[in-house]
Amino acid sequence: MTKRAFITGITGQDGSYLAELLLSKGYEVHGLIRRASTFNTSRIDHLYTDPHNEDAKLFLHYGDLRDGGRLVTLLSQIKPHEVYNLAAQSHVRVSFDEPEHTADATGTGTVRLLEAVRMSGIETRFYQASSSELYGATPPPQSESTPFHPRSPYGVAKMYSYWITKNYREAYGMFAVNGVLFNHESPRRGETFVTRKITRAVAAIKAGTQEHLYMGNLDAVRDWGYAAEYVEGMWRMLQVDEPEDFVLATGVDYTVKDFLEISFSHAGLNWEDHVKFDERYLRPSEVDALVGDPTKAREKLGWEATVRPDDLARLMVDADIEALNHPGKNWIDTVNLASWKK
Ligand code: NDP
Ligand code: GDR
Repeated sequence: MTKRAFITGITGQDGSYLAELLLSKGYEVHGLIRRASTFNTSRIDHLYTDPHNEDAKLFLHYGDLRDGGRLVTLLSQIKPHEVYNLAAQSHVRVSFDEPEHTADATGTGTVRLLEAVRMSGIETRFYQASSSELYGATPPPQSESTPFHPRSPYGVAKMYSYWITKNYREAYGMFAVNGVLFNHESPRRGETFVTRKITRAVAAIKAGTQEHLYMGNLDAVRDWGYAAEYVEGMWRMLQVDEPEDFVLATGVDYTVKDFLEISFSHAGLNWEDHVKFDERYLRPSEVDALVGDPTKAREKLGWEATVRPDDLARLMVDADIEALNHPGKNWIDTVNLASWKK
């Protein structure tokens, strides 16, 4: 029997890697995409085939997490075996500018999808993209038993989603789980998150088309893993017998300054010659340090991150230099892990 998966947020970084993974496992993949005046599917274009083809496995459907009726219709029609809720307004700094919108998409959107599962009467397994931002002000190391103290409208919206997912598990016996994922990055990372902002700037500075890079808090500590590995962990959370929540992380801590240093020096540059401070990139309340303890995932899922943050920085710098040098090339399929590991 062909398994069917439904992915919200399929056009995002994680959605594209997850779609790739599930297609490689023989799944039929259905993705929710938002109607926009321009195409927003560049991360999944390489996976798409004409749906009229008999062997088509990827199907895209217009919809929005803010439109509950549409979610009921889609789930009733598709009847997926697995639902992955990856859609969100996912930018922490932006959530301070758009708190209400973030609450709606990143918070209430989750209960709309959970209700759609219930209303459509389907038997399915549900994955919620929870975040290390839940821990916020609670110091590291953070694990499944660490108390939450979110520090942004994004973190608070994700907190609602975390608990409503747990509540549907307890109240209705749904197989609904939270993956509490620490930061994970890749050449497909959105351009305004700190890692990709840095690696794109390194490529542009190296090419001579940019001189300065404006940044906020360089002392923040993060646990950066490689997104392509994290989607495997998401999938594994839905394959176990009992629904449980899991942390996915590398357990390795680097500061933003460290990431700058590694990225610039990999291209033969000195970051201090180029980086300037701009207070607009500070957050009204910052999360100082997130470093995960992935023991439970290792023991119960057999999942482990193998790409360290320094490997990741080099991998992303090379991909951005490659993309700048070959603008027409599909860099999406060029990731070769072995060459970045030192
Ligand atoms: P991205 O920002 O790359 O992708 C977000 C996705 O959500 C996009 O496909 C976007 O569509 C979609 N989306 C946004 N709003 C809506 C809406 N109202 N209705 C439907 N779709 C919507 O995020 P990532 O791939 O990095 O992250 C995936 C999930 O994991 C997110 O929920 C994020 O908060 C969470 N997470 C991410 C971590 C990370 O380090 N990457 C760590 C922990 C959690 P469009 O392309 O149209 O904008
Ligand atoms: P984060 O990621 O807030 O951890 O959320 P981001 O890359 O935006 O910031 C990481 C840290 O870098 C500091 N920083 C800057 N950040 C950005 N974006 N731009 C800058 O110029 C800059 N200068 C310094 C930030 O202050 C912060 O401390 C990500 C998202 O993917 C969330 O969706 C996810 O839930 C969490 O990771 C885990």
